[in-house]
Amino acid sequence: MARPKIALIGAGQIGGTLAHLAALKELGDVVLFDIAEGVPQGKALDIAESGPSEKFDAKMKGTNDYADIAGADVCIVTAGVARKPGMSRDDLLGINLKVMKSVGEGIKTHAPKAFVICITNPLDAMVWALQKFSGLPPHMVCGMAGVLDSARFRHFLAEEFDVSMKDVTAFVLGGHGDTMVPSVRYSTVAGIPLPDLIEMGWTTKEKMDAIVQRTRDGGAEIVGLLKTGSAFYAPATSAIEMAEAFLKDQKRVLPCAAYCDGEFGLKKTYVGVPTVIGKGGIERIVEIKLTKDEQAMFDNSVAAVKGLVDACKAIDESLA
Ligand code: A3D
Repeated sequence: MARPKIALIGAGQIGGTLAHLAALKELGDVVLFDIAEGVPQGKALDIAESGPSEKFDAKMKGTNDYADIAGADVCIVTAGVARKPGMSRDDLLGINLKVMKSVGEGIKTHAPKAFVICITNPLDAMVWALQKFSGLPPHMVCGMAGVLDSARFRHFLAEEFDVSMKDVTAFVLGGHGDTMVPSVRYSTVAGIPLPDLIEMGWTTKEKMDAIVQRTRDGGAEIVGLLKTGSAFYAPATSAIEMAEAFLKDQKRVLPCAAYCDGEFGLKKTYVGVPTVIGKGGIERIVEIKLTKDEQAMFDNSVAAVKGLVDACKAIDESLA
């Protein structure tokens, strides 16, 4: 049986880490694509040369030609630019929108059956654009953000309670940005919800509020420390978790930017919601009941995403 084929569009910090993780986990053969000549080829060769020590046989190929992603089962998209000093959000939106157009067309032509995971920012708007330009079914195109945001939340909670990260579950809803909604009520330690842990005296509401805010600011905290780029280890790990759920039909329940049409009262909108990922892509959206407060925060987040998508539509029309 042929090994699955994993195409990584963008061979920067996250792309290279994705290739390394996919190889270590033997998820399939990897094609690293980038417009920068030599970078994907160099990274692919470097990772392939770690195979004898790590004992993996996955094939690594670096390329500047979309034809090489032909028939990919999974495409993970990190192509684009990150915000630099002096650049407005709209500047970034315009540049990355054009990148999503070329990536979407490349996927449409060469890998139309793939499960596509977008990581490029601004996430919720870029996944919308990628689905539009690729024309792939919405349940096969999603965005990675919730797995990362909830992993950050889980890490902070495990530190606060001094328990294993394995026993902490956490829930994050909404868009990937300042308006994301980390849910205290649905986050647990071994099934015990956080509000119960506050009552049990394990922590305080003030400490939980601070952790929620740190989760919202999780990306900025890393940017502030690195100074020359944004997070890449945990973002890559999160996307690999989603790719593995698809390739192994694991039916994982993972939060991600998914296409809602009816769910949560939304119409044709990409936003962060809990989903089930299996061989059918986004197989189900888990429509949890929100409290009044949570609904208000979620609505605020959806409005922020809608603003970005509307800006994309305006830029796209002006370019047409
Ligand atoms: P970086 O190391 O700059 O890699 C981006 C790569 O994209 C570079 O190698 C570029 O050459 C390449 N590229 C640019 N234009 C194209 C194109 N048209 N076609 C193919 N490749 C192209 O960035 P990174 O890997 O650190 O981050 C990638 C993206 O992920 C950025 O947009 C980040 O903002 C975003 N990001 C998202 C999260 C989320 O949680 C959603 C977290 C961290 C980073």
